[in-house]
Amino acid sequence: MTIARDNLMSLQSHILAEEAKHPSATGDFSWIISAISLAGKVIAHKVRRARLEGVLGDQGTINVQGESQVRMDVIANDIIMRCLGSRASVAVLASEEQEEPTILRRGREGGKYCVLFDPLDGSSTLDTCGTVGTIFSILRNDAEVPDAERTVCQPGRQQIAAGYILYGPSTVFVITTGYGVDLFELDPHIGSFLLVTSGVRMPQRQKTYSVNEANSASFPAEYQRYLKWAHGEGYSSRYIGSLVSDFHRTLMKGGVFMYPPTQANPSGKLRLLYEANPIGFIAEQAGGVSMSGGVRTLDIEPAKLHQRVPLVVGSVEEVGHVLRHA
Ligand code: P6P
Repeated sequence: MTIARDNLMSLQSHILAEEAKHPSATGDFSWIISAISLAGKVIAHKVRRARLEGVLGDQGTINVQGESQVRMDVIANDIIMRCLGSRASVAVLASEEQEEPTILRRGREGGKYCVLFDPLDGSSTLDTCGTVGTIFSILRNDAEVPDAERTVCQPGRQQIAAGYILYGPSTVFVITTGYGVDLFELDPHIGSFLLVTSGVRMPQRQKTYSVNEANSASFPAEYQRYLKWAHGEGYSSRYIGSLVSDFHRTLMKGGVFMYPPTQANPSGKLRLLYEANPIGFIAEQAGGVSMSGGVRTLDIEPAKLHQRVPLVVGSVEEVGHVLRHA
């Protein structure tokens, strides 16, 4: 891990430098990252002003997940659609907030990539000033596949990039393109994401687990055996209730985050394509592990866009402790 202090490297210049390493690159991919970066800056501004602009609280609608939408979910979704929709290299957009994928360009019209996203993960914590985030996953578009949902239902190992933007005390942009994990921070004075850490590595061990223990009575037995063991080993418990926040702590400090199957969500609550897969890709690229139902998250063959999976993600040794209680 290198802490970038002397060089002033923006996300834009970093992506262009990475692109220059691939002679066949056309710049299409860089345009997508640029659009996500723009959306992140706009959403960060909106999140900070949400209370002043009176856009906190419920939208009064239920999304495809059966969850009540908060107004900022819809605002963030619209911002991302407007930023990405104008980029010629995007074929299909798929959002947690929309039942069907949005087809922008298909077949010969171009559009090399599909972008999947959770526009504002953890948004229910916004009205208590919690940290929230945008999670994204980028896949290649298969122009020959006629059905948009089938196009985006690719296993996580096929992601060409993934990341998240965390809207907290500062706005942090974490991304991997398959060559390690890089962390940028928004300098609001110049409106640019600046490289802070190149090659983020997740600590191999940390005696911290992150799970909603209120559901533990309905966890499968192996999770209950693990928790009993961890209590005896003096582990700490940390749980914010926002995947992107709980995972970012795990990435930076180590530990393990899990959302097991529960009575309310027998297949787990988190969505495979735009939550578990991008988080799992980041975890693996930082030297961690991501498992779902005993198999590697990124190897799961998706059947549906909004498919849910259980998730155990974090430090190699900490995920190992969970798995050996199976
Ligand atoms: P629970 C937020 O609604 C979310 O989708 C994830 O960000 C978070 O990890 C999870 O749900 C929290 O769920 O059941 O513990 O409130």
